[in-house]
Amino acid sequence: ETLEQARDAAELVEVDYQPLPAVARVEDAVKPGAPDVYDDCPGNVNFTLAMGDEAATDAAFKQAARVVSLRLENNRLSPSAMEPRVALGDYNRALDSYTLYTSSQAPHAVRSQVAGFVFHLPETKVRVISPDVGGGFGLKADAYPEDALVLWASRVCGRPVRWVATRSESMLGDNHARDQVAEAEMAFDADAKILAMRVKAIQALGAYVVSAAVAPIMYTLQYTPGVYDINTLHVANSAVFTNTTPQNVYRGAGRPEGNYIVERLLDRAAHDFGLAPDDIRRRNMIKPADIPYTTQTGCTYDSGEFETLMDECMKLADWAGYEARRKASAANGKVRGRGLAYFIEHAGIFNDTMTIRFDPSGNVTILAGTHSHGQGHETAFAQLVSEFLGVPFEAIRYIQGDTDAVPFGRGTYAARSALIGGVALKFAADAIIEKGKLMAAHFLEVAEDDLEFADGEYRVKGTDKAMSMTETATHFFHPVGHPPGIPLGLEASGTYNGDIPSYPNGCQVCEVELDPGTGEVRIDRYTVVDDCGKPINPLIVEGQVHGGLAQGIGQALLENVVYDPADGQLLTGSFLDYAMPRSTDMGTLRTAFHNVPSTTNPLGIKGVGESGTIGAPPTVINAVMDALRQLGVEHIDMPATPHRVWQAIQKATP
Ligand code: MCN
Ligand code: SMO
Repeated sequence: ETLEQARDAAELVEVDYQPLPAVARVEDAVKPGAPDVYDDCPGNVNFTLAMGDEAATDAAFKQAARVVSLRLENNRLSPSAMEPRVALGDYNRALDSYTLYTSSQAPHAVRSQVAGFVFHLPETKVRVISPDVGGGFGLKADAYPEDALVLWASRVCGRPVRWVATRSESMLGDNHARDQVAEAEMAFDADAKILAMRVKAIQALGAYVVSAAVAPIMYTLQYTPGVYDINTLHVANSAVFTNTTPQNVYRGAGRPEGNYIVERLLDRAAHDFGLAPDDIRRRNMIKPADIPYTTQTGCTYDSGEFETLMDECMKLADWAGYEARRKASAANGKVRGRGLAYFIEHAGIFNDTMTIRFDPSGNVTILAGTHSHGQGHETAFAQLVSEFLGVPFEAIRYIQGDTDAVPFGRGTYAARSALIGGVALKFAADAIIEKGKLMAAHFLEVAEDDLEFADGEYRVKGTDKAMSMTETATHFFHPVGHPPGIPLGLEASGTYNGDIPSYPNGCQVCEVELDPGTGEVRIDRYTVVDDCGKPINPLIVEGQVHGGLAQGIGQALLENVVYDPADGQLLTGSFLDYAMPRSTDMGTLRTAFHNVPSTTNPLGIKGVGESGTIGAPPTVINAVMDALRQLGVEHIDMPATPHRVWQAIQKATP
């Protein structure tokens, strides 16, 4: 009856474990003699992805005037949604059907996984309901074992069964992210123009391969060139088994890793060449005239004004006034450092479908294939429909996350919803307008060709005769009096095949103040200029950037999953040991937009949901390194905690 009883009962179960040798750290897992996580995968490398031309890259490195090399750790993270996962199973014996209430970013995918792959049932037997679920961030992109278990338990017990994760359970068992070590090199000519890039990375899979585990491995590689004209490269990333929690997508999924590599290399190169960070980037950035530009890793950037955004960001950051602030910090016994980075992101994957449905009162329901778990789709999508159809914003209701209510959908990840869902809605609205024409023409007693649709009404061309969309829609529900061929009710679906992503990008500048006595790094000012194509809702996109920054700053300064390297015991199993950023850790934010519409979709939209998280880690670490170099420190890995920073200073100071 109670959780306590269940805990007591669980404690009576004695499992006779025989501990086997374990390997927790990705680097240890690829060392000769490391324990094999699976007997049939000796050496623990499950697969390696590589892109580029190895021979040409080697040749280019031989011609280099200067080579910069870094070993970069991308720390393991525990995606921390505000609400941990839940699952409630309700088996209906009379109907022999299952209802699962769960916290998922992709309810239809959960239905396929649970019904199809676990129970081998027709999907019609399972209904998945996943409302707005208190944050997702990639963590909730997939079905988890508990989703199937509560359904099974409900069938066995004959009553609904609920499971709610504690924070520690979530940190122990839910998918983690990042956990990569990269050996990265860049070759330059004497003018600091990039000749070639070489990356050999290893990334932890954990003990199991979960569904999207390949995404970070692949996107790391695709985004190693960043926004720079790099004609020769060879980049490889190996997926490695470790005795840890599985690794999957988390805000950015591979794009943070790829961008980190290129932006840290450029920062180091600027220092070695004695160039300003913006100068070395200017020499190598892809210019508007080169766009569309296809990278050696297979991305075709369709739009972007990278140098302009960098200029605007530097201006907003008061780049010119830095020296005075540095002196003021020094007078206070603090070391000020400044970092700049540019990021590019891959937003929007896969197709999706959206339905617009009128009811007899002329009000509208959106049935969304995408899923909002904090991003505010109920606002943004209603705005779009209101704009497309001219119906009042208040007349629009938004429904998502119920496989019995929404025909089909892929849910939300990869900053896909504004682009894929938005364009699908546009197509659905176009179809509604087309269908409605028939009715409007009938009532206005003209031919369909004599009508035009604008500002929410059908107008007879060249006259002031008009009928509103809302009124037209209500006519579709009359029981009698329609000419043959007119359907009952007005609704339409639109599908967008998002095979071509959007490429949000932006520049970030961070100023930190470092206390050499304690190693504490305090972010003082943080400035961002983003390109999201065309914003649907300016307030939401700004909020998305802020939230994204918090998670990127968290990775750079605080968050780190640590396992005991010897036995694989998790050492950071609560928020006492795993530090999340607070608002006071973020400094004063200045965010702005310089939007360059995407040319590959009819709305000009680029995603925004992951942008802040992708740009922040290199920006912050470049700033920390700028401060640390003044103290003789050559390198620091994330997270740059006070302890680590202090140790690095001690080591560098004889
Ligand atoms: N938007 C807009 N104009 C644009 C682009 C986006 O107004 N040009 C709006 C959209 O309408 C949406 C929001 O900004 O309300 C984010 O849109 P988009 O970039 O398309 O991203 P998604 O809605 O697909 O959200 C997914 C993305 C990802 S992948 C992660 S991880 C993440 C993120 O969003 N998880 C989040 N932001 C989050 N924010 C919250 N609060 N909670 C999460 O779990
Ligand atoms: S990690 Mo975001 O849900 O793609």
